[in-house]
Amino acid sequence: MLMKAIRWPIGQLILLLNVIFSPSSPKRTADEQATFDAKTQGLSLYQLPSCPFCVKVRRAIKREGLTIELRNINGQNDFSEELTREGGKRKVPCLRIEKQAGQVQWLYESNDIVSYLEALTKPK
Ligand SMILES: N[C@@H](CCC(=O)N[C@@H](CS)C(=O)NCC(=O)O)C(=O)O
Repeated sequence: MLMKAIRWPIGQLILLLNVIFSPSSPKRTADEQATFDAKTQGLSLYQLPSCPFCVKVRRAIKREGLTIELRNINGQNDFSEELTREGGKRKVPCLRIEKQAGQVQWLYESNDIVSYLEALTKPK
């Protein structure tokens, strides 16, 4: 109970600071954006709104101008159960990567997720 009472205001502060110091997204033409959207089509981020590690990943998504579906594991949905069953543990953030052949990879650890996303936008 006490931990929850402490966690809540800290979570709200994180959300507020994140809004105030929000990174800007790169300016792209619709065609350029479509190229990036094609690369992120199979990606979804299992996350919680005020988790600091999730905020870090969401900021990277915005900074890189990527379109990725956010799946809140505390909402009225099956995302929490899906993450635990298929990913292996209920820990966020976790990036679900669905490859073209249909195989699915579950990538945990915010630093690894950010590196993966940054690599997507680097020219080959
Ligand atoms: N080292 C991890 C830490 C992630 C983490 O601790 N996430 C918390 C929420 S803020 C969590 O899911 N905790 C549940 C658990 O560890 O089982 C990262 O950078 O992604």
